Amino acid sequence: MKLNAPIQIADINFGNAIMNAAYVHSKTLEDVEALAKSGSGAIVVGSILVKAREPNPGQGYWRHKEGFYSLNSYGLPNGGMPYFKENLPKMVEIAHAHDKPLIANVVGFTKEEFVELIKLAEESGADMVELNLGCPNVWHKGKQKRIISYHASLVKEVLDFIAKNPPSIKIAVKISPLPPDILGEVAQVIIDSGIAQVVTATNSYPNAATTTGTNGPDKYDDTLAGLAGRALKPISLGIVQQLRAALPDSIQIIGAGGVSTVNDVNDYLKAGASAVQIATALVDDGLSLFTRINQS
Ligand code: RRO
Repeated sequence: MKLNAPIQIADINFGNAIMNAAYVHSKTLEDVEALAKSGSGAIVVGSILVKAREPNPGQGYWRHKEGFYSLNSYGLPNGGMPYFKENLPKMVEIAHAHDKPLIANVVGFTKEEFVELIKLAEESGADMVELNLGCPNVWHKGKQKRIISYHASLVKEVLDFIAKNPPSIKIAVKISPLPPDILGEVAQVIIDSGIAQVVTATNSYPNAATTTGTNGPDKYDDTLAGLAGRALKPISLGIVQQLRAALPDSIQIIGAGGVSTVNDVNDYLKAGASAVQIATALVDDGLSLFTRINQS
């Protein structure tokens, strides 16, 4: 398959099948300007929250010295509604000027916040909103905030609440690397809600320990972080395959986890994804990676 070719997801035109994931360089106007000029087929912005947040204390990002994986505990740093009310419409304008759709990745701490953030995305002219149900890095006084996608009941609560007033904007649901039974339950909840056109799989694997052999302090410490990068790929790929079997054709899949080469992209497309997202490899290699993959 020719990679550097336009595709359609949820009836939206994408420049090609490769885009950034919501990650560390996808939160500001400057980030969007850089992504617009890159070879990315779409621009994902976020994660966007209602309230602005500072990053978690500490290092935040660890890379295995041989690139086997990354670990992150960013903690959803972002400008919140005040920043995005002003800047998301400008980001959409920049993306569209470069013929790229804009996907707003949002995290609500309540179902009401998800609705508020969907409205923000709609009013800003975004093409799609990606409901991030898998962020692993919110801790308060040593206790971890529950990760919605690991609980089918919580996924149902959020999606059914949104479905009461179905938004006109296209909806993607981004999930964690889920174990088999929970994956089946969550897939069914997504189908039953009737509001999602896309499932993005996957976010990082939660609560991995920082280890020796990374670029950080070269030791194990008690920080827990989301595992991503190459080590995540077989897991996410298996999830894409299982999702493809579980979901109707009307729901497309965006794969994410360990993509850094054309072979990685092709593996995801063969497993049933329509496109892929990249995070770790963009941190490592920069935005020129899009063109390198698309032209190889
Ligand atoms: O900001 C983060 O720490 C973060 C988020 Br929102 C997410 O969805 N996934 C991740 O690995 N890190």
